[in-house]
Amino acid sequence: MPAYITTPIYYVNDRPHIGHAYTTTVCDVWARAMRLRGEDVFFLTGTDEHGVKVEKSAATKGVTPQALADENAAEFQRVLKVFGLTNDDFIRTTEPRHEKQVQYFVKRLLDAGSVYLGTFEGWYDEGQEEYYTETRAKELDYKSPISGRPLTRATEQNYYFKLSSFQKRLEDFFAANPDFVQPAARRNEVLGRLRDGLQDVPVTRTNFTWGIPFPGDEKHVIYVWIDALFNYITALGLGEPGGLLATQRAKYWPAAYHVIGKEILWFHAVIWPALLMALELPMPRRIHAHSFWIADGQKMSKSMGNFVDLPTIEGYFAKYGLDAWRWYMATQGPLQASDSDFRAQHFHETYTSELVNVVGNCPSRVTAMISKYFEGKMPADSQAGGEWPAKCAAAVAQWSAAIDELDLVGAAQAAMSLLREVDAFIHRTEPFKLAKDPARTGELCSILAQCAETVRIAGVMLEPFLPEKMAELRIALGQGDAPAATMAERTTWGRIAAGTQLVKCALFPRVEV
Ligand code: ME8
Repeated sequence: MPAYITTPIYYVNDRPHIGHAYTTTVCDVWARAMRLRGEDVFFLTGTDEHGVKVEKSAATKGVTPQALADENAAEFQRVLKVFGLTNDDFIRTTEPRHEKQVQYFVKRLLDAGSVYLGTFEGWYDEGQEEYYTETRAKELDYKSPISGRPLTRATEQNYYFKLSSFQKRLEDFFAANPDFVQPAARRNEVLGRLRDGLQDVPVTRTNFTWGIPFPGDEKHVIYVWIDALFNYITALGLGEPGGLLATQRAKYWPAAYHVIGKEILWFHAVIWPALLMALELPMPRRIHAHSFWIADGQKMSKSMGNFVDLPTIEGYFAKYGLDAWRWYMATQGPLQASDSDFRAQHFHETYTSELVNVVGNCPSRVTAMISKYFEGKMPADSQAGGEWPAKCAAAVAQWSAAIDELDLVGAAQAAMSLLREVDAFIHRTEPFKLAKDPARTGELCSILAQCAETVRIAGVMLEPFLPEKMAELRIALGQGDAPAATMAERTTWGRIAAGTQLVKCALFPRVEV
């Protein structure tokens, strides 16, 4: 089954920071998990390069917008490599393939009567490039919810999208698809705002030029948000009917899972579906709007200078390793409805209590005992796994169900519980005592073989989170480093043949504070 996962496309007026790294890492874990399961995955990220923000930022720096975009898009791409992220494509909105298709879609909207020329007056948030209704502006005390700066009253002659005419269809769609927006708290916010009633939204601007020209009326440029949202389908070539991309990639639509931050939910949950309805294209499968990383209890902001930036992140890589960073992002991040506080101390504690003490220690104990008592050769298990094959199968099922829901904590938990059970099993059965009694060698063999095999299966489930370390674990368990088999095959009980040479492993060294 085709599966499609997307990050927001990031603005190039800024350098990458923890927020960008976070969303992309979450998507990467999911993409790897789906691939592991044998699904046909397409994972997209990219950069949002037009609009007044980029134009202004470039002017301040004394470079052209394109030069600024080129520089920062290259930086985002470099970061993907450093982080080992496995995106299948990287879309830039200044690429001709994107611009051409956006014009095609906008022209289709115009021809269909969903876009018209009109005059508009409203409350405008300059930083966010977003208009608010009177009700909403009042709620916000006429201040930007993001920057806190006053909203300005703006009048413009523009092309408008008839968002208002989709009110009923959107309401029906939300009613029929209760899981469309996740988490539930975010969905409720959208429904609340939808009840206020929808107003038409501008799709063009004339107050700046750094954008895609409106087809047929080139003094207008296409509003950056409309331009940006289309990336999700231009990357698949849906706007070049019969084109090469379309033939290869069209299968990924509408299997889309859009992962975004909560501040851009309205665009994704309401405007994007309405645009797709107007184009008679099917709806994506889900919009998942996560919350924010904050730092030491405070909102991260450029002006406060407390953004966890790349040099800081690279410091964590150097001290704890890339996998430890991924683990913290995936299991301690703001994936659901609450914000997460990034604290060095908490990072360290999570590393020690989960990665050192469980994911590192359990395989280390098992391989050390097998080394000591059986010269590293996998012992034969006369009990055919005892209760463990069923436990592992249940954990894999739990992992898989969690992955379906983008519940990375749940998926990690499924594997961690198995490892903790192995630890408890060792504690209970005391193989180090059995080893002293030759009459009980058979029992000892079974216990250690069952532990090793369970560790192997938990390791498979942890691969999307900890790809480097789990590759080391595979080698330690004599499983080679390039598994071609599917998840189902790889989580079948008994793949470590008796007699296989295992190696003692130490995956996560203790780190001093
Ligand atoms: O909004 N915590 O781009 P952007 C967690 N170009 N995630 C964070 C974060 C934080 N503190 N700060 C940022 C744009 N993010 C538009 C999107 S999509 C068609 C166009 C992440 O560069 C989060 O995913 O401002 C958020 O939605 C995104 O970065 C915003 O990136």
